Amino acid sequence: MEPSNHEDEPPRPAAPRGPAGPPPSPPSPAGPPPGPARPEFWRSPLRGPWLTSVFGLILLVGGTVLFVTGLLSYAAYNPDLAPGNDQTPGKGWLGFYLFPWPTSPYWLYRLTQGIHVTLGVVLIPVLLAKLWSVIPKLFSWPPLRSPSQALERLSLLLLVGGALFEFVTGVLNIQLHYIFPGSFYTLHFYGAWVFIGAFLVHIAFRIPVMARALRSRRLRTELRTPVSRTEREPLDDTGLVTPHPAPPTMSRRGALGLVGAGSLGLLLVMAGQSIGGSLRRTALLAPHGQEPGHGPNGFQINKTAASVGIRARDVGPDWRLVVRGDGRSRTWTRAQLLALPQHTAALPIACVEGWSTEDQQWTGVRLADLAALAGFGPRPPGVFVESAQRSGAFRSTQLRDNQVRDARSLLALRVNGADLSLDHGYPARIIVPANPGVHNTKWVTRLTFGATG
Ligand SMILES: Nc1nc2c(c(=O)[nH]1)N[C@H]1C(S)=C(S)[C@@H](COP(=O)(O)O)O[C@H]1N2
Ligand SMILES: [Mo]
Repeated sequence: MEPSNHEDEPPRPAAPRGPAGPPPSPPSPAGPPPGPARPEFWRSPLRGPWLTSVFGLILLVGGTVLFVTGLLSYAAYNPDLAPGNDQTPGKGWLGFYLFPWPTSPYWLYRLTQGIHVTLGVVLIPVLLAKLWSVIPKLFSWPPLRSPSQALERLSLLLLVGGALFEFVTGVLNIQLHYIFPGSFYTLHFYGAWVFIGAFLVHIAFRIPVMARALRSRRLRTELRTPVSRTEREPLDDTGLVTPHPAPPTMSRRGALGLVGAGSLGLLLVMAGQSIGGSLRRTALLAPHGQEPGHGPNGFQINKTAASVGIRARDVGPDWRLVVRGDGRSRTWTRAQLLALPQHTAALPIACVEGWSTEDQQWTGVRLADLAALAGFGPRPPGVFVESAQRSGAFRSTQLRDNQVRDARSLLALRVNGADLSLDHGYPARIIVPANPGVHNTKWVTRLTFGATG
């Protein structure tokens, strides 16, 4: 196409002349309004591409680990197995990667979920520092310069919003603060996909900038620089470096140290809840208030019997277990179950909230043996487990065939040599290796092999 010829343009109307008087002041250049939109409003000499990139690199690695361990936790719930296991029925292809969650190694969920929750909390100071380091960009002027810049800002909104949403819902959940307008599980799941989409876009655009910025300074040199000698960042086009730096109150070393100390402190008060045992006492941030006491049943309790409405008569002498399968149904008393071959397995409870117990010695009847008594051969199907609890998402669960077949999977009657306590699921509970805590149903009343609930 030919470029348009300016001579062909119609003549412009002459500018209107104002009434006689003082000449109009020259139009001010379209600058930002006073305040945070002005580059000189932000004065920390530490802001610049290097510091932002250091935090960015940590979040790049950490965010990826959080996303992967989060997807693993999702898979561990076996949501594709039965509607009852699935709190995200609308997930569609977002469940493309689901696979049958294994039972070995038996500590798998303890590890992946311990990492997910501990790392998530430990990264909070880094996330805040990263947001602090880029805050001038939030106010950049003009707010919308071009369609592509508008698109980029939208992706940043989703990135920052998604990250904050995931951290806030995650922290509220591990503090057992269920104040969400929906299921935590559903919100955290969809939030993660919004976050990861924006994360990938952000990485694609910023990795070259990050790589260049990281090469601009040597970490080792920065870590040796005392406060007084903090070198200024050269002005550049990233919009992060202030043109009017205030004198430094802290060096880059100080900033990194502060964030590092914050993360380390959080690690120290978090890790104990995932390691369990006596280290749990160091887990100052773990929810407290339902201390499990001492003795064989003296380990962490998630929901007490009273809190989910288990009545004395549900679990008293009239309690029966109904086992159904292949056309048969049989009712068992606890004494009859105790007369069957008893097996012991050393397994932890590992909750989605990141806490776990050390291995406990569970004793009871193998799920595979109960399947055989219900008429199934050496390769039994999965089982639908129901409890005496009348309502709530965790009153029942669907276990997969690989979980039933594992010789360590038990209908436990005893733990650490004593009868189960009421709060740990007396008269009988499920315990399966590598199973998320929530699927180790307590106060079991019915097992239906070969059916999905
Ligand atoms: N019936 C029933 N079983 C349940 C629950 C429940 O609320 N109801 N909570 C589950 C959760 S979330 C966890 S982490 C484990 C905890 O087992 P514990 O309290 O014996 O440590 O029990 C699971 N079994
Ligand atoms: Mo749990």
